[in-house]
Amino acid sequence: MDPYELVTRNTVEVVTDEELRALIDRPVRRVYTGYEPSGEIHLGHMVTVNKLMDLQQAGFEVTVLIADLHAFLNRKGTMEEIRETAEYNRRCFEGLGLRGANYVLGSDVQLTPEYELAVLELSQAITLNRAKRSMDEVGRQMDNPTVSQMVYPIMQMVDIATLGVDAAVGGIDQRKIHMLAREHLPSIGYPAPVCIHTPIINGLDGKKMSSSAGNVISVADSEEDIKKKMKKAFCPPEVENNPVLEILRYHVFPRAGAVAIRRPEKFGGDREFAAYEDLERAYAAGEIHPLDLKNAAAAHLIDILAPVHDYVCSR
Ligand code: TYR
Repeated sequence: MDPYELVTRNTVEVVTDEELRALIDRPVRRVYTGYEPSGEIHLGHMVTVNKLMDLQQAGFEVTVLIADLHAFLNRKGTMEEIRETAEYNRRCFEGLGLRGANYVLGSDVQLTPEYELAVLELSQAITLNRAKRSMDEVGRQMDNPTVSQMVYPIMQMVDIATLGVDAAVGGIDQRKIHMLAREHLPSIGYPAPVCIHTPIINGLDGKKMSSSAGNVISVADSEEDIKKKMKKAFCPPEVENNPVLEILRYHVFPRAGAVAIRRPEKFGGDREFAAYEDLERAYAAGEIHPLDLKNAAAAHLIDILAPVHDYVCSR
């Protein structure tokens, strides 16, 4: 696939398209995503993991920042708890196929005098109001934000300069932080990064995804768990807000390339789809039963996650 197609597929936005095209033409191109360490690496994280794999294939050098200090600033636990999760997450990402990436633990690069000075310099230029709004979709309990949560976006901006990347990948929830970075990094002598935003996909019940709500599939789930969860998944006859179609679109097609719907002859027989759009069209036209769609998604997810499960559990 053409590098531009590969980089932009399944994204909601690229800022800016022109800059991305120019970047793709450069001999060396570097991109990163940061993740707060999380007890479960699930389908939500995997949307950006898949995007990083696309970028790797398009010739980008990929850095994965395991943002332990950010999780701390966002009140996700003690530093000790967070560090433990960080190590586990790294194995999950590798298991998912992100090998050969440069893994960086945030606190390893964020506690230098240069880094701190850059944070302080930017903090002088950014209003509390902007900092707070940038955290709307990222911060925990933003009805009662702490000072640490105002430091958070500024550090995220300095990460881009410190890691020396040309582009940042994130869910669309990172948009406001990225826009701040584009606006302000040039004032500390760093060029505005290209920003590549992926969609935020819904949980299996069609509602906001959250580990605590139990509406996610994670890399720790067994084959049985996946089957059980997929059976219960919300799968309306239409295309909008359909988590099963989202799984096929963002997780199955990019990895499997094609999807087969297996059915007994009396239910129409097997059908093979080479592109997500074709499958979506057939489903919207009522040619595929939700149960068959779920079964196909489940079988593929099991294939995708089984090696990760083994990799993560075998160490
Ligand atoms: N803000 C990201 C999240 O919501 C985590 C992150 C932290 C990303 C630091 C990049 C970064 O430099 O999970």
